Parts: sequence; C-alpha cells; structure tokens
Amino acid sequence: MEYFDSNPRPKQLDEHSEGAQAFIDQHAREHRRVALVTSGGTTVPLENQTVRFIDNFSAGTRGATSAEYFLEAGYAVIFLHRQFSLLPYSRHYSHTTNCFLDYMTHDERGAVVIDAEYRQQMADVLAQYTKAKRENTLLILPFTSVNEYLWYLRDLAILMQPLAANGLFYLAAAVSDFFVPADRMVEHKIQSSEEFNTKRQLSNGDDDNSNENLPAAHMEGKKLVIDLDPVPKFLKQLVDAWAPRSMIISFKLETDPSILSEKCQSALKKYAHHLVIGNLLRTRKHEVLMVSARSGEKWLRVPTDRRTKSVTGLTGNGAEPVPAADPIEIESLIIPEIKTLHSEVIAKGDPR
Ligand code: PAZ
Repeated sequence: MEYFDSNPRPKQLDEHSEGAQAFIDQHAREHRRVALVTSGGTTVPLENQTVRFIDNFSAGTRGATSAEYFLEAGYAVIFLHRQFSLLPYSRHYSHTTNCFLDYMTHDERGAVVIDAEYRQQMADVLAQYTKAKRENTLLILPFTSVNEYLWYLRDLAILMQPLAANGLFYLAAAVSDFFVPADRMVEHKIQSSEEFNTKRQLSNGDDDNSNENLPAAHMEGKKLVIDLDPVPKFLKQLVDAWAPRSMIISFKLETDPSILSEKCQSALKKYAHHLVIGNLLRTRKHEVLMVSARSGEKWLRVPTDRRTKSVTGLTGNGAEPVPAADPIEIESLIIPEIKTLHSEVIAKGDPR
C-alpha cells in the first residue's frame, strides 16, 4: 500500500510490536482466541509539530466495554485505543461526573476505604481485572493520530497471521475518512496573523505560490482553509492482504436511520468480510444492526426498561427512558453473538 511509503512510521512501532509479538505467541501456544479491539477516535494533525488537529466525538465506550465482554467470553484482547479514551475496567470509574475520590470514604479509624455504596460493584470489577492481569489476557496499546492507527493496525494484523481463524478483528474505532498527507503538512504552527502567514507556510519552503505547493491547511487572508485527502481504504487491505484468514468485523456509524441498512450492506459487499455492525449516533448505546452474509440483518436491542443513561446532549426529542437500576449494556448482547459466529468460522473454514 503506497500510503506507508509516504507517511511516517510511528516512533513507538517497534516497542508496540515487541509487546504484541510476545502476547500473541503466548496465546497461540495456549490455543486461545485473540481479539484485536480498536477503540476511540483518531486525530488528524494539521501541523507536523502539532498544535492544531481535527478530532471526532468517540469516547471509546463501545471498544472498552466490548473488550471486557470478550475477556469474559475467554478471548485474549489486544486493545488498540486512542490515548486517554476509556479503558476496560477503569472505565467504570473514569470520565464520569464523579471524581475518583467520591468512591472513597474514611472508616471509623480514619483509614481510606471504598464507600459501601460502591463496594460490591468495585469488588466484581477488581476480580475481573485481576484475572486478566494474572492470565496476561489484556494488552493495552495507545494511538493518537490516524497515521499511527493505520501503521499499528497493519503491523498487528501481520503479527496475528499465525493465529489464523483464531484471530478476530473488532474495528470499533471512529477512524477519520480524511487526513493531511505528510507531504502536504506544514512543519510549524499555522500563523493566523497575516503578517506571518505568507511564504513561511509553504511546505517545501520555496517561493512558488501556486496552488499545488500550498500545504493542506493554510491561511488565505484571514481564513484558515483546510483541504483534506481521503484516507486510503484500509479495510480492503486488511481483508485481502493483512489478515486473510481471520474473522473481521467492522462498524458503520450513521446519523440518518433511513440509510443505515443500505450502508452496512454496501460495506459488506465491497469488502466481503464477515460482519458489519451498524449503529446510529443517537441510539448506539442501546441498539445495533448486525449484517452478515450468513445471517442477513438482525437488530439487537436492550429492552427499554434496562437501558443505561441516554447519550448526553445528543438525544434530540427528550423522550429518553429513565436510567435503569440494573442496566444491560448492549455489548453484553453483541459479544456472545460474535462468539457464536466466530465458532462457525473456525469450524467451517471461512464462511465470508
Ligand atoms: O466510542 P463510542 O462508544 O462513543 O462510539 C462508538 C462508535 C459509534 C464510534 C462505534 O460503535 C462505531 O460505529 N465505530 C465506527 C465508526 C465509523 O467509522 O463509521
């Protein structure tokens, strides 16, 4: 793929690879299934020494929650996530309105203890986390930019090839469709002041002011103009070349319900992988559409009275249910379905 000849290799690639290789070797020896779960949003830097970047909404809830259910289902998990987005297990206590200190209190002797209200739930989460650490079934690797994401994904896919059908790709990260290629990126911070924003911003430093030499993000008078290239269709490469024998699941996010099914069908047809999971921004925490060549279309839904909190700020018409006392997470319905489908892939070869 030409992309990798012209966009920089991340500095931490070797370090990530080394850890991943040891992890994959261990689980291959133990005949365990390994899921690569991608999670969170990718950034699109506008400058090489990055001050400004484009980002997206994803908090990594889908990925972090799914990783826990994969672990519970007996998989080892490589968790490739946007740095500082939600992580398996710690997600229960981070990024919430509570400060972590709110989970604690003092006992009668003044020692710090977990508040009784949270004690049982925290004991359960701690037990799962400790098990994953003891068995070394969770490898956590961070990325930030879309460029890092693509390099890591390719590298991990190639390392996972010996797992063959025991390897699974669950691509929940919200990956940008557009980016600034390395050869069209300015080195330094884009200057908003007209006094500083002229020739200094040319990527190659020469005096040519023609449009071809303008960097992708540049000032035109007082306006910042951003002209992004499409991110290459990496899913095709993953399916055909990097992970030809593994099970591959992609996600499709839409906001318009009337096109979700068609977009999922089209992705399945175009890439010929195993499963597309469609979701809508507004309802993604309680319903998803599973689309596969084998089983057609199937909605998974959390019953109304068992839903978690609404998606803050995005709910629109205000008809959201009251959060349930004993909520069900949609990922607890998704992962068992996937495990069954994966068993079929392993048993029957490759039912793409
Ligand atoms: O991270 P999150 O839980 O807030 O959102 C999850 C999601 C909507 C990013 C994921 O389910 C998804 O659809 N990912 C793929 C997005 C896309 O590239 O279409």
